[in-house]
Amino acid sequence: MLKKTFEGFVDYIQVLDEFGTVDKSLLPEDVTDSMILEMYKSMSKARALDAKALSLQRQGRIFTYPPLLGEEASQVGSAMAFRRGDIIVPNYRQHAVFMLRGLPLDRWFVSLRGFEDGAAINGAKDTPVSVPIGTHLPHAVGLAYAEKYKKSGNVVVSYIGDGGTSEGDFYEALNFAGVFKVPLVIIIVNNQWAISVPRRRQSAAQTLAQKAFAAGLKGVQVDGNDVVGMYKVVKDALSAAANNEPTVIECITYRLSMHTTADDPTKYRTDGEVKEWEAKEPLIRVRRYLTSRNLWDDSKEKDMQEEFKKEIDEALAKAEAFKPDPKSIFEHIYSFMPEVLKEEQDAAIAAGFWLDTSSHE
Ligand SMILES: Cc1ncc(C[n+]2csc(CCOP(=O)(O)OP(=O)(O)O)c2C)c(N)n1
Ligand SMILES: [Mg+2]
Repeated sequence: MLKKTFEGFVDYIQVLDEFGTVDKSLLPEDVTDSMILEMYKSMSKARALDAKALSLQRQGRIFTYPPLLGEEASQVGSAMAFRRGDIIVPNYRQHAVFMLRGLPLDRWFVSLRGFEDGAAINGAKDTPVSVPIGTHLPHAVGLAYAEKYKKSGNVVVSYIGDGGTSEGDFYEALNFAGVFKVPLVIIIVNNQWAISVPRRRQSAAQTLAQKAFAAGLKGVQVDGNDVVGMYKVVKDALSAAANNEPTVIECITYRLSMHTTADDPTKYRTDGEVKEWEAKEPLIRVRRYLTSRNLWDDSKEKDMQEEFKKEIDEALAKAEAFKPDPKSIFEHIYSFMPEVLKEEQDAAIAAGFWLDTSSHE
């Protein structure tokens, strides 16, 4: 006997193509022109912030920075679909997600300056930046299990890179999500590179979305440079997750900048490849669409950029004036402070250890 026991397929979804044309058959009902305008403004703001952060790092005013250039749509499109109670478990590149979740800009700069005080978003249970690749996914799936247990209706959404999908933690999280049917959405940001490792060397799987199938989850691909497509796919996945059907979304995008400010991509990729992806970047197509609808022009663009500059400069001044409370290095580890840590904190205060900063310079 010979029979097929499994056959899978991965849908690829694009709503707004690179020429600014909308596929009306896929356009979600709630996506109006004014919402697309909002998406454009948010993506533009994220890009302005990104450029500022890069220049601050070069001046030594913030630490190592992972730019989001080229990935604005995957972040803004997904974040606009989230509901307040959903829990976001990011890695290290989701700056625009933080912004849309309500992190004030000055707090964001505080976090880039190395202070945890800038990590918390009021009213959201989202977790902070996570740099170890993949280790946040078991946390995400555990949080999702807890939300299911509490019958909260909230969904957990986590982001991981193409490189991260090769980690054991990734497969373990998917496996748990499938067996326990938790309200989880995993967004694979396939930006074609894991530092210097290209997508083709990362995995022989034809798509990264199909990795979901082995764990019994749904897997779907979306044009990650299409903000409307991202919104649609994430919104659909959130509805499914709320019914305890987890989804893995692979968004196809491109990291146009360096991996982090510690990286030099000219060492491992060609200008030609970057140019090809620049033509497909997320903002141009939305501007084309909005211009064709008479909703955008050069003067509006100029005004918007000037507003961003003012807002960013004010936030930065506030962040640079921020003085951390050194006691805070003892906080944020436990929900209540264990006695032994309290003793250490008291001893440190008594010794005035932070009053003498000369030894730390
Ligand atoms: C467990 C672990 N291994 C290695 C690293 C070093 N490292 C930092 S980012 C990165 C590449 C990640 O690539 P990808 O998952 O594609 O995400 P991207 O940065 O492209 O968004 C690596 C290997 C790390 N942070 N954690
Ligand atoms: Mg990557």
